Amino acid sequence: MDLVSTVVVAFWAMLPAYVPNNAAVLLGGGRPIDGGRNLGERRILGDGKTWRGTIVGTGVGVGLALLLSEVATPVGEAVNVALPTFPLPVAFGLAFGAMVGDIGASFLKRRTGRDRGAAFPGLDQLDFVVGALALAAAVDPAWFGEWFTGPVLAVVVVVTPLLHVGTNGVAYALDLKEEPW
Ligand code: CTP
Ligand code: MG
Ligand code: K
Repeated sequence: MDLVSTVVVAFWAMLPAYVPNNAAVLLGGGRPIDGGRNLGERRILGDGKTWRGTIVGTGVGVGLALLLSEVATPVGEAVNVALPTFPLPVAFGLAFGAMVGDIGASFLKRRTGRDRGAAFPGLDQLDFVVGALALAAAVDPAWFGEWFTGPVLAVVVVVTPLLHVGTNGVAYALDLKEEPW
């Protein structure tokens, strides 16, 4: 596969993992998952990880994956690249895995003395990628191996932080997010 095709496949395959966090920013809030409880001196997760954000984010990601599956063939023909469809377990794995990765990062941030909203460069940009890929690989190793080849994974690791910084910067500028990371 040439580089452009590799980038297109990487972006397409990761879209169901990219949108959940943004959907949570737009539509989240309400009751925190940790119920306000502490572990030691600090919150288990903090007020930034809510039930609504997690459920709605996962739902939006799964919905997008199913929509992409419907149009993978015509879009793939138009751009002359074979694009993946998303079996339901994979759709769920990518979307929910992204949310779990982000929640895991908040757990680590609280354990390392960082308050809600504090930056943790590197972790902030890749937490959801690790969660999404791990859960997708766990639910359907064959699908994962077919689409997430070495070059596709390399593109994901390089491009995701750039996209993350870009979308969060826009969300901050539009006053949708409290910090630009
Ligand atoms: N959000 C949510 N539920 C989630 C993830 C995010 O409701 N599972 C919403 C919250 O309103 C959160 C916002 O999206 O404040 C931004 O997400 P994020 O930057 O991940 O959270 P922070 O508030 O920065 O908290 P943390 O330091 O724990 O990452
Ligand atoms: Mg944040
Ligand atoms: K985060």
